[in-house]
Amino acid sequence: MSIGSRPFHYTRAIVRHIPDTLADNALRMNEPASPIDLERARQQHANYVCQLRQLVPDVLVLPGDDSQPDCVFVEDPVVVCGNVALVCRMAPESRRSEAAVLKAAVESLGLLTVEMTEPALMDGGDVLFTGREFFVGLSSRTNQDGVEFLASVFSQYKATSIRVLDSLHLKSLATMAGDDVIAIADNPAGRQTWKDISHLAAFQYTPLWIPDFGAANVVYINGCILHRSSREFPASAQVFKSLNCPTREVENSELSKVDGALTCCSVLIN
Ligand code: CIR
Repeated sequence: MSIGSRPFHYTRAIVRHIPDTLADNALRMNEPASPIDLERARQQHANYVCQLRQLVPDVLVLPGDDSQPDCVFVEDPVVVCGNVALVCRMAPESRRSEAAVLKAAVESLGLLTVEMTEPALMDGGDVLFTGREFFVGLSSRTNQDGVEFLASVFSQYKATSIRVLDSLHLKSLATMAGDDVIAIADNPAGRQTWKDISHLAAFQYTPLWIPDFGAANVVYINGCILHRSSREFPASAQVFKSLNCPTREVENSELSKVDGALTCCSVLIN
C-alpha cells in the first residue's frame, strides 16, 4: 500500500461528464442566487478536464448518468491512496449508486478496492491526505465510524478527525497547495480548522491563507496548482501566483452553485 515518496505525482485521473439533471436535482446547501447555466457548467468542466490532460498522462472520462445528478463529483464516492481504493458509503441516498460506477472504474485500472460498511459514512471531499497522514472532516456526510474505517484500510498512516464548520466538506476549507503546504480559507471556520489541524498533526505544515472562501480548494498535481480563476477571485489568485510554483486557473462558477469545488471533479491516481 506504499505510495512512495512523491504523493502528489499522478499518472492517471478519472472524471465524469455532467448529467442533464444536475441543474435541477443536484444536492445543494443553499439555493444559488442565480440558476445554474448547464452549458456554461459544461464548458468550465471541459476546460478543467483539458487542464488535467495537460498535467496527467492518462485521463479516464466516464459518461454522466441522469439518474445520478451529482455524478460529476467523482471525488466523493472513492478515496484512492497508492494502489488501494476505499469505496465510500455515502450519506445521501441520491448519491449511493455512484459508488458502483467508480468501483468498476478503479478496478478496471488495476486498483484493489475495499467497500465501506455500515455504520460508517464518508464523502471523499472530507479526506485531506498530506502525503504523510490523513485529516478527515466530521461533517454532515462523514462520521467517526467512517474515519475509523479509513484508518483501518490505510493503517500505515495516522488518520485524525477534524470537525467541519459552516461548510459541506473539510476540503471546502483546506487543501494541499504544495509539499507540506495547506491552503486554508481565511475566515473564522478556516482559522479554527487550521488551529485543529496544526494542534493534532503528527507532522509540520505551513498554512497558505486564502482570502476568498471559494478559492481555498485547489488541486495540487504534478508540481502545479490548479486554482480558481483571477476573474472570479483576483486576490486569492494573486496569492497562488506569488508562490514559487507553476499555476493554472479554471473557472468554476456553475458547479460551485451546488457546492462543487475543484478537487471534487477528479479522482487522482499515482
Ligand atoms: C453534494 O452536495 O454532494 C454535491 N452537490 C456537491 C459535492 C461536492 N463534493 C466535493 O466537494 N467533494
